[in-house]
Amino acid sequence: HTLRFVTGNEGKVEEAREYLEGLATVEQVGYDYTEIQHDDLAAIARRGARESYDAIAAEDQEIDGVLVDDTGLFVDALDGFPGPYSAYVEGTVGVERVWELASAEENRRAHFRTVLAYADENGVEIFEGSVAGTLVEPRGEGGFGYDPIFAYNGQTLAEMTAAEKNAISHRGRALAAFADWYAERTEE
Ligand code: ITT
Ligand code: NA
Repeated sequence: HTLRFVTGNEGKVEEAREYLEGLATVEQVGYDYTEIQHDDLAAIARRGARESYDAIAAEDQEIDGVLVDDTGLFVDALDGFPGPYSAYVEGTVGVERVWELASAEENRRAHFRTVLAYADENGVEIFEGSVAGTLVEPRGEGGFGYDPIFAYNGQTLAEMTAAEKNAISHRGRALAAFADWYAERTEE
């Protein structure tokens, strides 16, 4: 089975490949779906997956389904900022500045949330995962995005391998839910 993962983010693809090895081959697709402005990650992912599937299936009738991932970092003391705006904030002020904002707060708790949307001819299915942790001064060379400032059990996500990160992360948990569903569905 080949899954089309519609994303411009290679870090996401690497983690999906690591997790889904043996279940499906993951192919990165660069289709640029409309990212609607919404405070709900699931709404963004659902719309993106449906739009991508319609566009890609129109070109290639052989395709099975497409996967879209929308993720956000939610900082407790900042009322959930940057949340659904995490990509915009990373691209403008950057990860270090988010850490500076958080470091001025006593409460450093935050969580990541991932919504995976899988779209095929039958519609869209949603799978979610989250992880709670603490924001710290940037550490580590692995991962991507906000990983260097997010610590879980004393280690930042950037200090973990992709497999270690998948075992505890927002995306790993969403991929686990997806993999269960997908394995059952492809058994038939
Ligand atoms: P696509 O939309 O093309 O998939 P993106 O990087 O724009 O890629 P999002 O819209 O989901 O992805 O943006 C989420 C932001 O959070 C973005 O700045 C990512 O770098 C970051 N991010 C996503 N997953 C992450 C993870 O597992 N660890 C750290 N940062 C992450
Ligand atoms: Na994005």
